[in-house]
Amino acid sequence: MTIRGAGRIARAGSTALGDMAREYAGSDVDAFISELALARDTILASRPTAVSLWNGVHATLRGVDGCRSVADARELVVSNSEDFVRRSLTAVEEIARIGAKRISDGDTILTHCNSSAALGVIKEAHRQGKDIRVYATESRPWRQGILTVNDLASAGIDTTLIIDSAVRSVMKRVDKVFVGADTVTSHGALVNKVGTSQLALAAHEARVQFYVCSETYKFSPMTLYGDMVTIEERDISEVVRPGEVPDSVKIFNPVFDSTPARYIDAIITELGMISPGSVYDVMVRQFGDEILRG
Ligand code: RI2
Repeated sequence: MTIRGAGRIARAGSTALGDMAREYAGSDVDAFISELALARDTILASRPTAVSLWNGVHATLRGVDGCRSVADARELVVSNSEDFVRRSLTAVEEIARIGAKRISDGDTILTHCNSSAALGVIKEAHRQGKDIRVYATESRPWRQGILTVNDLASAGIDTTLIIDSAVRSVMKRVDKVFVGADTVTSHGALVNKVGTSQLALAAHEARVQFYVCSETYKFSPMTLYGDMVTIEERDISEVVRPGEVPDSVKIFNPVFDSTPARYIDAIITELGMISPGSVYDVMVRQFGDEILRG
């Protein structure tokens, strides 16, 4: 939890492998490749839900198995890592440019948790001179909403913090919802911070547009083959203090939830705005046959 946000997590995983390659002092290429594989598995185990990490790590190690010397492998991993990080940062900027066009002067926006992609869109609309107001959820238990309201307020945006259970009652004042993504499945469902699906339901009920801001490396190739997205569960200490409830009370602390495609108006990617039904086509274009088969 030191590094938060699916994009930042992916860039951190990729950068770690790049740094490891840069600093590797051995001369046996097979040993180097084995150590990289071990590092890959350790990094992936750290956050099971965000596929951005999986895609970032695999993009960084792509082609390394074919390298015949440590120097070649090092050069490839370092360059793959730099390329991934650059593409990731550019994607956030592109999403901001595209998404900001969907925000009109006078709009009231609702966002959830702390997504750099969604905040990029909102801040770009404000930078363009649009008069907007933003409601941001607290996002228990880690309260990443505090990061969000600090970011928005320092950009000079009219910002209101609400508790998560106020979402439905606030929705009647909202014009558009913008959220980020941890993973988007092949059938266009969104896996994002727990509570996102409640925003989507309330938005649907109130006929408020619901936009997902997602770089395409948050699209999950594994879901194409029927794999479920693992929803990370975290420690009960995030929810209750020691002794606050009897030991007989079970605590369930899922960190993410899934929003079905039918509640999503559009997914804003660096390639443009797409419908949830287009995710498969974009995946094929982005990842190609090789990774989709793998
Ligand atoms: P960006 C965060 O979760 C939130 O769920 C957010 O919507 C999502 O990542 C995407 O964030 P976590 O991975 O990549 O920090 O847009 O637990 O910053």
